[in-house]
Amino acid sequence: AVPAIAHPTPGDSFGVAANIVYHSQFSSRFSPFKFEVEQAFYATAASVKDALVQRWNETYKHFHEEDPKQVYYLSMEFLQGRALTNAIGNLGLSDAYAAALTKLGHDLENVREQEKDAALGNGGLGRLASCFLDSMATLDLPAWGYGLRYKYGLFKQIISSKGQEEYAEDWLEKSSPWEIVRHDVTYPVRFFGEVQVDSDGRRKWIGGEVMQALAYDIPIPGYNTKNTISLRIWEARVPAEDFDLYAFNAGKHEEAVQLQLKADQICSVLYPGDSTEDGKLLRLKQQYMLCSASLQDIFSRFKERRGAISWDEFPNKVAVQLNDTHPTLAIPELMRILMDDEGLGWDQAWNITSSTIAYTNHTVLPEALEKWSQVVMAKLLPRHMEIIAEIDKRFQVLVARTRPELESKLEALQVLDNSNPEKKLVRMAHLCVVSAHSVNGVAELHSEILKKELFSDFYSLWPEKFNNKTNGVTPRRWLRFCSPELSAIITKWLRTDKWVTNLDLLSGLREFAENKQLQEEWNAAKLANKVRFADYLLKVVGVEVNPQTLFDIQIKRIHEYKRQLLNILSVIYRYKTIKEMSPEERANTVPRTVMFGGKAFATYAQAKRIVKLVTDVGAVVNNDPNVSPHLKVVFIPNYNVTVAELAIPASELSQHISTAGMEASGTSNMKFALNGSLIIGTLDGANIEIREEIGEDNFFLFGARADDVPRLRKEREQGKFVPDPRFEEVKDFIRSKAFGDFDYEPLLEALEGDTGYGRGDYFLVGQDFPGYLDAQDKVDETYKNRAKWMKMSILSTAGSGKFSSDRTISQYANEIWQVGQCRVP
Ligand code: 26M
Repeated sequence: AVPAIAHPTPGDSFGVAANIVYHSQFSSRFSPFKFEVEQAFYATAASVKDALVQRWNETYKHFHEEDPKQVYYLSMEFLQGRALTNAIGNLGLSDAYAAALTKLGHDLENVREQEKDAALGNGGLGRLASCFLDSMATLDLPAWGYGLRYKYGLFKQIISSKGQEEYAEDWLEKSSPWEIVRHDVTYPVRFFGEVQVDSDGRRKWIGGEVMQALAYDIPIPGYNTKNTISLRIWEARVPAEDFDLYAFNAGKHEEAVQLQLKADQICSVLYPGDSTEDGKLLRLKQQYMLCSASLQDIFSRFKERRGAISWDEFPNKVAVQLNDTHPTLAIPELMRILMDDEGLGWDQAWNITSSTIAYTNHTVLPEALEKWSQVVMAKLLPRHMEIIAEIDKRFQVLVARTRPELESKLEALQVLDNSNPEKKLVRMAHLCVVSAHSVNGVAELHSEILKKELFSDFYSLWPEKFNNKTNGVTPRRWLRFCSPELSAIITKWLRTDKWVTNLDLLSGLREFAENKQLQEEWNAAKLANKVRFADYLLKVVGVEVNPQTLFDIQIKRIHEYKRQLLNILSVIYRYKTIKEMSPEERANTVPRTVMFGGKAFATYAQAKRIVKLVTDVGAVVNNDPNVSPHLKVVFIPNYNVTVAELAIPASELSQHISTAGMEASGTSNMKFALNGSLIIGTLDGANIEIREEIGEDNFFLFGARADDVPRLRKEREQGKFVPDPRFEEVKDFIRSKAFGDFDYEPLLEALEGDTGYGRGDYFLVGQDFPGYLDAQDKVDETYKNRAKWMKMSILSTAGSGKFSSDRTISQYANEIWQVGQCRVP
């Protein structure tokens, strides 16, 4: 056997330094004789990757030998952010690497800043997938993540005088130091073509375009364990033998490279705009590439381990979780492989598919529920369209046979939506609910809404499928590593650092919540985090904020339902109020810095207007010498995982103020509470459970309840709503051009009756405005009492144990996947 290679150990900073120097010479992507901070980062990452690869190899060797049931998490999005701090932290090598870099004339703080933020996702759904990988590795689960290797991740946001502008972000510009290309792991992926029927009746999909999917692995280390799992992302390629050399040599250069261009497009960008037919087709190709390549990989692993294959064993070895409907094609693809390639009959294939696949829903917003044109689907994936139609047909038969009373609703329940003959559609969520053995929502309220509203009739058919898995976040990235100061205090008071993998232990802080000493230490750590964030804002954004003010933060995608508009309207009201005060009165207010961050979809005009309004209000307020010592408004540009890691630990108040019933869960609310930031929020998504855990006295609650929303909307429509005069005053103030002459009318109009732009204040901003102002007054009053605020802050952290993604993943593993631990000795 080849002897194992020794790698850096915690006590050995000399060994680590030597390893970094080695990589600066032999793994370098740069000219020799330079060892500036950028080279130092790549050499450090290469050194860390060595250790990860070794653990990765051991892990999968162990999985191979033990042959447990494995879980595959399919997701079109992973919002990984940076990896260095997390990797050395999980390996227990943070101090060793810091000391080694010092020996080499560098500083770990600066070196880690060199890393690009890998943003292969849009928001909460993608970040959840990344937190889940961290927990699956830490919990020693035999697991894989599968995704796509987009060349351009989420766009870079730049704020100009016009508002938000988008630029391509090339995270692979200087290549990623973490990925390992697997030239031995490639699969063919077919598009278009036709279905051929054999003499024995077996159907076969042939012809069309065949691309190749090539695997790249990103190692995902667990915390305090050798287990290191893989995020496997696919890249579309054209195999050399398909390159038309004859055409090229005949001078038809462009023709010869056509297929290559088509392959490049597939993995070019995350979620390309799907307003055009081409955009839609590309998105569907992406989805199928993920499903086809991942399933082939899963099959090859299954076959490799089983000498004699009993297909019925498949669900005992494989669990597939679909992160939303984006990988739904895994369902007809699994059916196709089992029937057409392996020769199983429908019923056997159906039982296997259904027992293998589970589906997570992440939204009830109708415009976000995926529907694909049957025509497009039949063209790109003819055999899959046949299978989907057969699933639909059998579903109709089942309902007619077992639930005749549902027949009047059948059309609305079917997988195929044929209501408009010009535009026949496939409802992807219905395909998932009909086919999967498990359907889960992501917070208690959301899961109830799935059962009672969105999927109520399916629930009556299959109550046993429906379950809740309240989201969670990884306490490693979102507390241990992003706030080492607060972490040290927690460890000191709990007399253990076991909370990092057993977050329920945080409840042990409750007994010290009123302890003066702890409160002082807590306050000092929060202040240090505020100073650090203020430095960032000055250096990167060029705005000066005072760390002695209340840091009030709302960071999330910009969306009408998340109601950044409600926030900024109340800021405008605050501005007016302070402006009208006497100097004595002003001196008595609580000075605040209100910060916003988030990206608007490039084509979402209302969201972009909200961004513009925030920046315009900031320009006026921050330059008003009478007001700016008491109120500042900052738009943090290009919000991403890295910015979140700085902002959340610095936050004292965070806003989670969606219209009740619309935010499936939210996950930043959990990160803020974990970091001792108080929440002002509605009874929506996971807010409800957070409030339950940390205690209602420690939560600034306001707003309509989900149950009341439909009635309130109706009353609004009937003209029964009487707006608060302060609401009218704020809108008039914007109309007076107080914040410039940008056309805000579409935003304001949407808050009125039923107009061209709005849906008659569909998001109930006017309805919730007075309650929100009252809650904000309560915030100010509470902040004046420092001891009380500190106590509430400590209790927020103490009550956050439930929101570890370790808890969430344990529940998935036990209740959906039936997958157990498989720890590398
Ligand atoms: C985008 C633009 C215009 C209209 C709708 C959308 C849109 C909204 C939601 C697209 C997709 C959506 O759902 C997917 C999603 O990201 N859901 C989020 O998933 C998180 C993880 O479970 C939850 O915490 C968030 O509440 C949920 O919104």
